[in-house]
Order: sequence, then C-alpha cells, then structure tokens
Amino acid sequence: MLFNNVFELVSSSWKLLNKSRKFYLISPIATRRSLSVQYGNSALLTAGAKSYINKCVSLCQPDRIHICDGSADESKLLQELMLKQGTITRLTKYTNCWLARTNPADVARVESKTFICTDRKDQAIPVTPNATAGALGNWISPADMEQAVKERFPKSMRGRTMYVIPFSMGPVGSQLSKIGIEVTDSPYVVESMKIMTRVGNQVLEKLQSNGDEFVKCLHSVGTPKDRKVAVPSWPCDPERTIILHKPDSNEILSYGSGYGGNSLLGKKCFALRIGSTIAKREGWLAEHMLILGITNPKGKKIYIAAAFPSACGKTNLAMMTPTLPGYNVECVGDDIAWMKFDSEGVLRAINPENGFFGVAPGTAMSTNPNAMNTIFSNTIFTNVASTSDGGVYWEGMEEPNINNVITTDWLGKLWSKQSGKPAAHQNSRFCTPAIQCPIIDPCWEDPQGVPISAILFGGRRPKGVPLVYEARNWSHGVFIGAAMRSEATAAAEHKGKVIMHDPFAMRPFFGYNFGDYLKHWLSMEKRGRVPKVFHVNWFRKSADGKFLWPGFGDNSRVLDWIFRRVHEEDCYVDSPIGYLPSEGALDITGLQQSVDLKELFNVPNDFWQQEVNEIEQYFKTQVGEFLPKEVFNELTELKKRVNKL
Ligand code: OXD
Ligand code: MN
Repeated sequence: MLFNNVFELVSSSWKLLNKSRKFYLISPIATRRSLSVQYGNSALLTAGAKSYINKCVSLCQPDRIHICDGSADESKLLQELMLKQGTITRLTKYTNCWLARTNPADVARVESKTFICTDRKDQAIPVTPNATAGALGNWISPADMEQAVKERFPKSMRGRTMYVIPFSMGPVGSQLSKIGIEVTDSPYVVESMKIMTRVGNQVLEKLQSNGDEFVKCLHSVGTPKDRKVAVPSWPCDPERTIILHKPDSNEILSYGSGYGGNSLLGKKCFALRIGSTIAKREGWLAEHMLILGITNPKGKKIYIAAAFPSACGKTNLAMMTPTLPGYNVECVGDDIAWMKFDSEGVLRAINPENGFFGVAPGTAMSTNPNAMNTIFSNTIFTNVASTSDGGVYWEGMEEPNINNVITTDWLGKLWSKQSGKPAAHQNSRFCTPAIQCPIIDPCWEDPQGVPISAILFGGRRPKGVPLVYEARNWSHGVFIGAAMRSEATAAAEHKGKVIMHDPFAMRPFFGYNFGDYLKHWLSMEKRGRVPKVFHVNWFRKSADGKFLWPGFGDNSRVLDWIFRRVHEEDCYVDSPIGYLPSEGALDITGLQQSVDLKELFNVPNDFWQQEVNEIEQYFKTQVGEFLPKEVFNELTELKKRVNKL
C-alpha cells in the first residue's frame, strides 16, 4: 500500500487517537502536540474514515481539523473566513453569491500533470511504439507515485485547517451512488463541494451501513518549494501541481491547484477517472455526458445522454429552451452520467453531481436563459469580472448597463471594452446548485435513475461532419464514439483551434486503458437493451466561416428527429457514414433564419476519405493492438463505403 510506505517514511511513530470529539496527535519523539477537531462531530466517523483521516493528518500535519456537516452555519463560517483571507468577495447585487479570483497561473485542468497509477503501464493507457505522450492519459508507476507524494504532501497543511468532506456522488442511498471522503486544506473547495456534491452527516450515516466503502480523496493547495506564495488569497503551487489516481485502492491525491477541475475531487477525478474503473469492475458506465429529458407535443417523454468535449455547449443543450412548438426539455445533469442496466435490461442513468460547474463566458439570456435563471443565488463565481454595483460580467453576457458601472476584470484590474482584453477568463466558471435550475427534471434525484433511450456523441467540427447522423448498430455507435474529434477548448491547458481526437469526450478522463474501455462499451450489448447512438455537430461552417446552423433552441429540431428515430419512425436515408434524416424529415418550420440543408448534410468525398485515414492513423499509433477487432472492422467497413463515394 502506497500510503503505508509514505507514512512509514514520514512519521512512522505518529499516532492519532480519537477521544470523543477531540483528536490527539501524539509523537513520542516530538513534543506533545494536540490537534483539536475545531468543528464537526467526530463521533459519526466510521473506523475506515478515522483511519484515513489519521493517515492524512500524519502526512500533511495540519494545525486543526474540521469535519464538514454540510450546514448553512458552516457555510457562513467559511464564507467569513474566506472574506478575511481575501479569497472571495461578496456579490451584493445577488443573494448569497461570491466571487473568487484565482492565482492567474491556476485557471484550468492540468491534463499533462494528471496521472493514473497502475502496476503495469498498459493497465492505464494503450502502449504502442509511436503513441504520443498524454494522448490517452498519463501513466505513473507506484514507485514514482510514492516519490511524487513524498516530495509534495508531507507537512503540506502546516498552519492550515484540514477539512474532512464526507460526500455522496448521486442521491444518498441510491444503489447507483458512491461515497467519497475528500480531505482538503481549502475552504473554497469545501464550499464548492457542498454545491457540487451531497455533503454532510447523512453521508457518514450511510457509510456505517455500506461496509465503510468510500473513495479516498486527498487534496492540498500546497506551498511552493521556496515558500513564496505568489497570491496569498489563492495559495497554490503551479510548478509542482500533480493529480494522481490509484484505481486499485480507489484513491485520489491532488496537489498544488485550487482550480475546480483539479480540486473538486468528486467531479473529474472520482466521477469519471476512478468512476470509470469502478464501472468497468461492476459492469456499468461512468461517462462525460449530460442527461436531459425531452417531451414531445403528444406528451411522450424520453431521456437522452450526450457526450461532448469540455466547453462544447453541454450545459446549453442540457438546459435548452426548444424553439420547436410543443416540445419541452428538462435537465437531469450537464456533465456526468452514471449508467447501469436494471434488472429489466433498461439502461438507467443518474447524474452523480448536485450542481453545475459551468463555463461562464457565452452564457446569456439569449443562449441559455435557464442557466441565467439558475446562477444568481447561492453561487460561487470564479475568474469572472465584477461590476461596481456588486454584480458580475463576462464576454457574451448581455449587460445593457455595462457602460454605467466600473468593471474590474478577472485579474482585479480596471477594465473597459476598449481595452480589447477579455474581462473574464475564458474558462471562468459558475458553481451553482442544480436544484435552482428552473427546468430541473422531476426525476433528477430518482434513486432508480432515468431510462436512457438515445446516446449522442458530438464535437466542434467546422467542416465535413453533418448536423446529425445515426449509427447503424451498437458496434458502429461505439466506433463513432471512439472516432470523435473536436476543436480544442479552454477548459484545459491546450492552445489554439486544432482539431483534437477526443474519444467519447473522455480523453482527459479515462481511468484505464482506452482499448479495454472500448471492449467494455462493446460488452454492454450483452448486458441489456442498448440505446440508439447518434452523432451531432452544431458547429459546421460555410466556406465564408459562418455557422450553418443556428444551434441553441433550434437544436430541438435535431432532438425531434432523434425522438422519432428512437420510436423507429421511417424518416432516414442511408449514407456511407450512417443514417441521415430523409428529405423533409428535419422539422424546420418556423426557423428564424434560412439554412442551407444541402450543405449542412453534405458528406464530402475528399473530407471523409481524409477523415477515415486520420482515424486509422490515430487508432494505429495511439491504440495499436489494444483496439478491439469489432472497432477495427467498423473502420474497415466505413473505409469501403467512403471509398465508393
Ligand atoms: C468541465 C470540463 O469542467 O469538462 O466540465 O472541463
Ligand atoms: Mn466536463
């Protein structure tokens, strides 16, 4: 066990005893040092939780312990503390809203510093002679992980409070939910986790009855080696940031970053990376997908799960206001889906999260009124601009009064439109409770999950990829997921508009070898009734660089076609890449702008031949022998069809 080794090295003789509501850390070598639980009820802790906390205390040596209860009083306490520390400011224009400005060096997920630790490299990533480093994740050996931990975590919480966050991913008590304990030295993380997950004593109570099973999540914002904290209100250690996952023991260790994707360990680290490994073991799926419910004019409802890479409009689609009359969309989740077949063979999904950690720029009444009507209470904003009337501002937000207020940009500097600089960081975020969404689905917390009828894959594809097409069958659908590509976004450290491969929108989130992941997806067909699979692309552009499709609420027209295909309506034509809407099948009545449907659904010969070659190259170099033959066969068949174009 990695932890044991680390502890042996760090402080083999430290002991933590729990005396009712007090912990005493006793060292026979050092002078006796007492460590009090300054907040929370340690009597509720299970033996497993105590032992984990003990290890974290020994390693990180905090000054105080705070066991989170998830209460409003606790939030008040931590908000006051963060105000004093300068981590947040109050946004007086709204109710219980806060703005955090990070260290400018800590603004996004750090994919290059994110690792999966397994004994063998090929358990974590496909090993091929010409694989590009990091293309499908990064592997770290147990010895190197131990070293990385040893170099960063010992005493990393000295002078700080260690917060213990018991949290549930998914409704507490659902068969589909899982529990985690995040230990962190960041009150910002605590308050964000209280929005994004279910936190509190009810989780500890559940632990008592679930065999004390939880994912161990240790997070420290860290301190640079030279101890010079560049931005005291946002301590972090960007030079040495590292995010480590150990699927074998369900452990996550994250050091050096306070940014959400790296520090709210329930989200990407647990719900996707560790989640996907648990899902593989237990026979279900943990995916980077939104979940929405859509009701047609006849009152029939289906649920759809959709995978798009970060910042491709998942939140917008999940909360869409349909322009197609009579349709109604409701939101179950905007980022992650856990899906499992029930005893009847129906694929059921829960949103394991409790909030939305959405990208702010571009969110506006015109693009996503439901998000705008969600986020102005009980929300933590990060790296957006602030206005002198106590409000927020970001690019794309319609703010008629913006010229009448003084605006301060995400860096804390006075800002004006004339500066030509963005006011908000392009990856600035809102962290807001899901329950506040005006169109939250009535079943969003149903412990059984909602039945999934269709799975959508998509990305930003300016050229060649039609608005929508349907997979011929499940293995073709798995191939489409594997072949997904999209323009890079700002959610991670990538620059520019290169078209990156992002299979299943999971490229940064695989917890195990992508080849094995594909096999697992293929195996789903044997476990229950698999949904229909589609590929969508809202982002195709004309030769003069304009979007061919209006997107947003008009995407309901695409969902309508999908709805009808789910019900086996004969409204499609075959094409080399899959089924397309037949002539007139896409309902464009009342569309506010004219669209060139021919161009939108064109499947250009040269583009697809190139695309197939590119996918083949990618599979060869990055997946190699780990590619399941079924997926290879799908590629061969597509190649044949495309070459006949
Ligand atoms: C996110 C992401 O924050 O995908 O959801 O990066
Ligand atoms: Mn995401």
